[in-house]
Amino acid sequence: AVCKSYRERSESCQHSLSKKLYSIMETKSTNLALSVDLTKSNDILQIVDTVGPFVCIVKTHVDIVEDFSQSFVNHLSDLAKKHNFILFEDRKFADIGNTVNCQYNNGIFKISSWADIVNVHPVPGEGVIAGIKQTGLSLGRGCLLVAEMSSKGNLATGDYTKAAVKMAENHKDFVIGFICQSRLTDDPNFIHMTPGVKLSSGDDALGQQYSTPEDAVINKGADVIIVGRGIIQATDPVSTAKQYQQAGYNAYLQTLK
Ligand code: UP6
Repeated sequence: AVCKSYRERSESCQHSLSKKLYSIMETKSTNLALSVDLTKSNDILQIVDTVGPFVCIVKTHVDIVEDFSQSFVNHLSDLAKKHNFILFEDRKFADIGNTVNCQYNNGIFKISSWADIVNVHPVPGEGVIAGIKQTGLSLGRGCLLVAEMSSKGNLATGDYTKAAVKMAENHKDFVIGFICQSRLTDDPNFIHMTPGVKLSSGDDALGQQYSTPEDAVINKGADVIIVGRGIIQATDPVSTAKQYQQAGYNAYLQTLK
């Protein structure tokens, strides 16, 4: 059931954002999400403009940007149109519904005004989804649940992960998938996105655990691989992004066999 082409998946999912994402993945032959974890807006825009042709998603941590401005967001949104990718703010909301709704809409970042996708930790219960959904649904946004994590010793395992899948099923109109390390369901409505990916596996000094693009897609069942430092710290980010794109896409093609 999992081994379907992006075209078939785009047809079998309900949410317009999921359909759009799968159609981008098909058109651009990529399942690569760039995690652009840089602190200066010009550095972010520069790398996104050069790597943009090879990715389906650009993922941000907007709260690490030192010179954040509305102009930065405008430029980022222009690049998303220019290169045809989706914007994912990796905010990992984790509070009561009312608070996450305030955090989503307000403050300096006004995340709901520009991010197509955000993610939430299921730890507070369904209210965390309801809080984001209150504003996000009518804007056509989507949300991912952090059902598993890549870091050593994390607590998002077992019954917690199972409960996350149930929560997603209760909010199919808004939850479009998971941040995860394994295939959690065959329901075509849920996209599986896997961080902790590098061309050579291993760990960093702070508990991150890496698997290769092949391992993530073929063994862990990832639809989308999320790569940060593997690309942004490479000597040549553009040619390295192409390598990740090819590795991820070839692994996808193998799952179709
Ligand atoms: N991320 C993980 N693991 C998770 C969830 N999210 O690494 O379970 C995020 C990190 C970072 C990116 O916040 O932005 O994915 C991974 O970056 P890296 O490739 O440089 O390790």
